[in-house]
Amino acid sequence: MTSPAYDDNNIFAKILKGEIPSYRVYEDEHTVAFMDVMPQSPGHTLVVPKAPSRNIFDADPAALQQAITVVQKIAVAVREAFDADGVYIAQFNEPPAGQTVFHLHFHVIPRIEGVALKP
Ligand code: DGP
Repeated sequence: MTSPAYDDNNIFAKILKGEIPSYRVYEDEHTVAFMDVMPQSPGHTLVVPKAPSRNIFDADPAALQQAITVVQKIAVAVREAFDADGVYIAQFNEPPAGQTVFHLHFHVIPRIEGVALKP
């Protein structure tokens, strides 16, 4: 089983190139983080490696390591900023698993006790 090739017309590639606006909350040499436009809870943030990869299957291990370090930073930051009781981390690969934007990304989603996620 192989995945389709990376296509740089995806929306996150355009955000990374600055062609589409985003609310960026973090950026370093390898990774950016910006707010999700369809948040499942207040503070829902996306962590996106700059390196072009479709998802986990074609990701560069070094880019993954850099990204997960940023995921941790963002999880700590959103827990504090949104007074969250927990933080849900999600990452989807290919459409049957729920992926809709085909540039590797991690969801960092603050959770409040007793408050359901938006669908
Ligand atoms: P998924 O591929 O299912 O892991 O999720 C893609 C996420 O990207 C989804 O939560 C909505 C978000 N999203 C889609 N288009 C845009 C956009 O133009 N800007 C931002 N900031 N987020 C987007």
